[in-house]
Amino acid sequence: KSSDSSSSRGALIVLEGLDRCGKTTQSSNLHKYLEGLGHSAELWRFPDRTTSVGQMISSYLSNESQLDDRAIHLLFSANRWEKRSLMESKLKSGTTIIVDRYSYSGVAFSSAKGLDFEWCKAPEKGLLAPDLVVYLDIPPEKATERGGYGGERYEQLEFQKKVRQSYQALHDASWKIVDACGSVKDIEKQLQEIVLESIGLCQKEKPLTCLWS
Ligand code: DGP
Ligand code: NA
Ligand code: NA
Repeated sequence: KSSDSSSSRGALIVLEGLDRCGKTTQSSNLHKYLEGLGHSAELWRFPDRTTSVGQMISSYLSNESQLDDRAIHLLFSANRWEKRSLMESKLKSGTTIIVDRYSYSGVAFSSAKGLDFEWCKAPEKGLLAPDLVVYLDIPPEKATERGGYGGERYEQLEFQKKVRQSYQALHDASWKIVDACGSVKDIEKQLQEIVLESIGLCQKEKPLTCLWS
């Protein structure tokens, strides 16, 4: 289906949610599904720990370094900015990008620390706006029961409760909320349906826009 789409752009699909909501598994399955259908698709994630900014973020998250709350906020944002032009060219050349976390994580996690909501949004303005945001909704208590929890700085129940409240303040009617407590297969099916619809709209020349104007 994508081989004839050289004139239409790809979709920017963002998955958001608390730590251990299943985003990483689902975004990877979704990527395989789209490629299986013959779409040109890539799987990205933020933070992108492979860049030098990303390495600073990674060392902060694993508690190997300490940083001021505003300084780390701006590094997360810079990590998205350093990938912006590549993201735009990929989308324009017809590749759909599935992103595991984006600016919404930036605002939700930093404002959960008590930073001002609008201050948190400001450095994200001008990044590309997603065509679709899917929120995998899981109660924070449920997430803590999942494997590997607690390994990184933010993976603490009380903090994740605040992050969930921040996401609730941030989301709008365009977000698709998917119950992350269902079976992997069930969630996968719902995602496939939502995402194919979004890709279809982009192929009808829906314009690419920016956050948060
Ligand atoms: P992940 O690699 O998806 O597990 O994300 C690492 C952690 O960093 C996770 O707890 C969510 C958090 N995070 C992701 N993006 C941002 C951001 O832009 N700002 C802040 N403060 N935290 C973020
Ligand atoms: Na995590
Ligand atoms: Na993750």
